[in-house]
Amino acid sequence: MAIKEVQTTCAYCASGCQIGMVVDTEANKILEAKALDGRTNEGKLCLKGFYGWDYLNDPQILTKRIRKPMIRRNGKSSPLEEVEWDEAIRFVADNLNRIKEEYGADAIMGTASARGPGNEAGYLMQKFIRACVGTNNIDHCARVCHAASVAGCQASIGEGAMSLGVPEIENAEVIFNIGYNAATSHPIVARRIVKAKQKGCKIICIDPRVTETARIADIHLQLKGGTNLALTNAIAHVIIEENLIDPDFIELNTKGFEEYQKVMEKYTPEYAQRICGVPAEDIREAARIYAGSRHSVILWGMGITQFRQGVSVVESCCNLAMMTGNFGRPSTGVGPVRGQNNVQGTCDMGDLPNQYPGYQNVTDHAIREKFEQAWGVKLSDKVGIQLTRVPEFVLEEKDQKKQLHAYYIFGEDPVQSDPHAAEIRATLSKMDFVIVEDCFFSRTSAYADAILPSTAWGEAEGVYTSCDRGFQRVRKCIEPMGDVKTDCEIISLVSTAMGYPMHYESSEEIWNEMIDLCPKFTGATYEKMELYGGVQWPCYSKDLSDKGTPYLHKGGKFAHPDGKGIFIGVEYEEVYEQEENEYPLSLSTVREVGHYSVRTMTGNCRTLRNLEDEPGWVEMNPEDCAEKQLKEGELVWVTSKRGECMTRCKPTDRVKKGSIYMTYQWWIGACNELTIGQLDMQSRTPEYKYCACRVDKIEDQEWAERCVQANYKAIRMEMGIDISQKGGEA
Ligand SMILES: Nc1nc2c(c(=O)[nH]1)N[C@H]1C(S)=C(S)[C@@H](COP(=O)(O)OP(=O)(O)OC[C@H]3O[C@@H](n4cnc5c(=O)[nH]c(N)nc54)[C@H](O)[C@@H]3O)O[C@H]1N2
Ligand SMILES: Nc1nc2c(c(=O)[nH]1)N[C@H]1C(S)=C(S)[C@@H](COP(=O)(O)OP(=O)(O)OC[C@H]3O[C@@H](n4cnc5c(=O)[nH]c(N)nc54)[C@H](O)[C@@H]3O)O[C@H]1N2
Ligand code: SF4
Ligand SMILES: [Mo]
Repeated sequence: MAIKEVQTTCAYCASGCQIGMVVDTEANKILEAKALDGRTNEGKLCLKGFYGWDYLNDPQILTKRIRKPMIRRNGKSSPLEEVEWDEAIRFVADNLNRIKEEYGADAIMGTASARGPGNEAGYLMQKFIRACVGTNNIDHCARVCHAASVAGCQASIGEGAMSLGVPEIENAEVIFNIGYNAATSHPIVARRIVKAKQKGCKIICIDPRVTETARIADIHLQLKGGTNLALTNAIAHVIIEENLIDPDFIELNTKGFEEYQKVMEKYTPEYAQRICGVPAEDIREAARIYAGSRHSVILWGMGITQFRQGVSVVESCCNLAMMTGNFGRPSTGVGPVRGQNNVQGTCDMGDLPNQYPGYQNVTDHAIREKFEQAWGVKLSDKVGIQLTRVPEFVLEEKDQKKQLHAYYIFGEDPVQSDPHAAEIRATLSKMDFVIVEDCFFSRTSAYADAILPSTAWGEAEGVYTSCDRGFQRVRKCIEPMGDVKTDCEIISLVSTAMGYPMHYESSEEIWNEMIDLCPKFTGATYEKMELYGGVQWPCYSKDLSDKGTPYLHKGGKFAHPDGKGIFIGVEYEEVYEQEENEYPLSLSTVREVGHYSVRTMTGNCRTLRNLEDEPGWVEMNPEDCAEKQLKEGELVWVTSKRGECMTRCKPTDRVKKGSIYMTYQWWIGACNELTIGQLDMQSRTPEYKYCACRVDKIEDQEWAERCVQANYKAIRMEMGIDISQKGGEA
C-alpha cells in the first residue's frame, strides 16, 4: 500500500481548518483525516472535518455522484440521457446562444458556487457570464446568507468582510454575540469563544433561543424573534445617554453622528422592552458591558442577516463599534462570520451582480475599462439581477424581452435551499433552459435540461478564502471517479464553444490573471500561500515581506475614500408575516451540527448520517407540545400559507413558547416548503428566520412512519440509486 498525506483546507464551514488527508494512492482512497496546525484551527477539527470526506467514496445513501453529462435531447418532456462531453457542451452552448440571440444577454442568469470549486472557478464563472454571455446577471448563495453584511458594512465602514481574524477572538475582553450560533455553525470559532471566556472575557448573547453560547454568556438577551433593530438601537441609546461613547474616535474617524443620535432618541430601554420582551435593565447592563472595553468584538450571523432589516441591523452593529472606538486594533471590531468554506471567496471573485473581482464596481467607468482591456470585450454597465429575484423575473415579469429565460446553476441547490420551494419549482419548470453543474444529483437536478458533472472537493486544486479573509490552498487528494471534469475546465469549454475562447493550464494561471486585476489581492501569490500557509487580504505587494492584513481599519481609518466611517440610523420595522389565528406559531430555520446545507455531501458520509437522518425535527416549547398532546419523536405536520411538511417533534425549553425551530438540511422535513420569499429590499436576502406556521398532530403514527419510509425511498429512486442496496432507511 502506498500512502501519502496531502495538506488541504476543509470543505465545509468557513473556519478554514487545515486538514491532512491520508490517501492510499494505489486504491485511490482516503483513509483518514488528520488535524493540522493551521492559523485558525491550531491542530483541532470538528466532526465534519474528521468524517466529512466519505462522500468521495460515493456510498449512495441519499443521492449519488453524477458520472456522465446528461441532456434532454427533445425538450422538457424528454428524459435526461447520458451523452459524451462534446455533445453536452455543444447542446449547452447552442441553447445559450439561441436564447441570447432571441432575447438578449440579460435573459441569461448564472450562479457561482461557494463550495467545492474554489476561487479560480468562481473567477472564471463571472468572467464567462460577463465577457462571453455579456451580462452582469451573476450571483451566488451569499445573497441568501451574508449579502446584508456585505451591503451594510460597505455602507458603514467601507469593507464588507470580518475586520478581525479568528485567532484574535480569544483575546477579546467582551464578545457581543448576536444571531450567531458558533457551536453548531463554526465549531472551531466556538473554541475561540470558549477560550476567551476562560481568559475572563465577558459574553453578551442576543438570541431568542438558548444556544450553547447563551449557556456560557454573562448576559443572555432572549429577545422576541425579528426585533433585533429595536434592541440594538436601545443599546446605542443607553451608550449615548450614559455618555459611554468615545468622543475622540467619533470626531476623528466618523461622520453622521449628530443625525444618528436624533434617530436613537426614542429607543429608550423601556420602549425596546415592549417590542423585544427583554427587561430594560438587561439592555442597560449589556450596553455598559459592551461600551466598557476597547477590546469588544461583535460577532454575528444569520440571526440578523436573514431578516427584512438585515442591512440596517448590520449598520447598527457597526454604529455600536464606531461610537465606542472599537475598531483599528487587534481583538476588536466586527465579525460577520461567513458561512460556507468559500463564500467569502466567491464574493472576493466578483460573483455578484454589482461588482467585479476585488469589490470593484461594474458601474465605475475606469474599472470597467480595465476589465474590458484585460478580457478583450465590451462589458455591460448595467447592474445584474440578484438570485433571489429570479422567480420575479420568470413568473411575474410580463414582457418577454425582460424575462429571464436561461439559468446556469453552478454548485447550488435552490430547490432545497431557497425560500418558498413551491415558487422555485414553478420558476425552474417555466424557464426555457436550465443547466446544473454539480458533483451530486440534487433536488434541483430534476429541473435541468443539461447536467454537467464536476469534480468535488478533494479532486481538484485551488484556493478558498476563510471567513477572516484568509486565502489558503486546497489540493487534489485523489483521482476523480467517473467521466467528470473540473469546474474550471467545464466553464472554459462552454465559453469556448459559445465563441469566447478560454484556455488555462493550471489553477495558478487563473489565479495570476485574477490578482493582477485586483489591487487588494495582488500580493497574495501561490508562492506566499505555500510559504506562510495562507495570506489574509488586503495584500497589495508581491514583495515577500507583505504577508497580508490580520485586522482592518488600523488606527480608525475606514475603507471609504475619505477614511471616515458613516453612522446610519434606521427605525425598527416589524417582520413581514406575523402569527395569526390559523398560523399561531412563528417559525425560524437554523442548522444541524453534523449536516451541511443541502446535505448532498454530509448526507452521503456514513458516520455523519448515523448521527441524524430524515425527516429531521421541529423544536417546540414543552408547553406548546402539551397543548397539542405531542410527545418527543412523534411525527407531525408543519404548515404555513405556502406549504407543508412532515417532521418529528422535539420538545425543548431552549425555545420560547409560541416559536418553533427547524433545520433546513432535510429533504422530507423540508422547511423551505414553509418559508417566506419576501426580501430585505437593500440586500435582497430572504426572511428565512420568521414566518407564521401551525403544527398539527397526526393520529395514525404508523401511517406517518410508512409515509416517511415511502418518501425516502422515492427520493433515493429519483436520485438514481439502486434501492435494493441497504443504507438509506430513514
Ligand atoms: N430555511 C433556510 N434555508 C436556508 C438557510 C437558512 O438558514 N434557512 N440558509 C441559507 C444559506 S446561509 C445558504 S449559504 C444556502 C446554501 O445553499 P446551497 O448553496 O444550495 O447549498 P450547499 O450545500 O452549500 O451546496 C450547493 C451544491 O453545491 C454542490 N457542490 C459541492 N461541491 C461542488 C463542486 O466542487 N463543484 C460543483 N459544481 N458543485 C459542488 C453540492 O453538491 C450542492 O448541490 O442555504 C440557504 N437556505
Ligand atoms: N454544521 C453546519 N455548519 C454550518 C452550516 C450548516 O449547514 N451546518 N451552514 C454554514 C452556513 S451557509 C452559514 S451562513 C453559517 C450560519 O451560521 P449562523 O449564523 O450561526 O446561522 P443560524 O444557526 O442559521 O442562525 C444563528 C442564530 O440566529 C438565531 N436567531 C433566530 N432569529 C433571531 C432573531 O430574531 N434575532 C437574533 N439575534 N437571533 C436570531 C438562531 O436562534 C440561531 O441561534 O453556518 C455555516 N456552518
Ligand atoms: S470547524 Fe468548519 S472548517 Fe473546521 S473542521 Fe469543522 S466544518 Fe471543517
Ligand atoms: Mo450561508
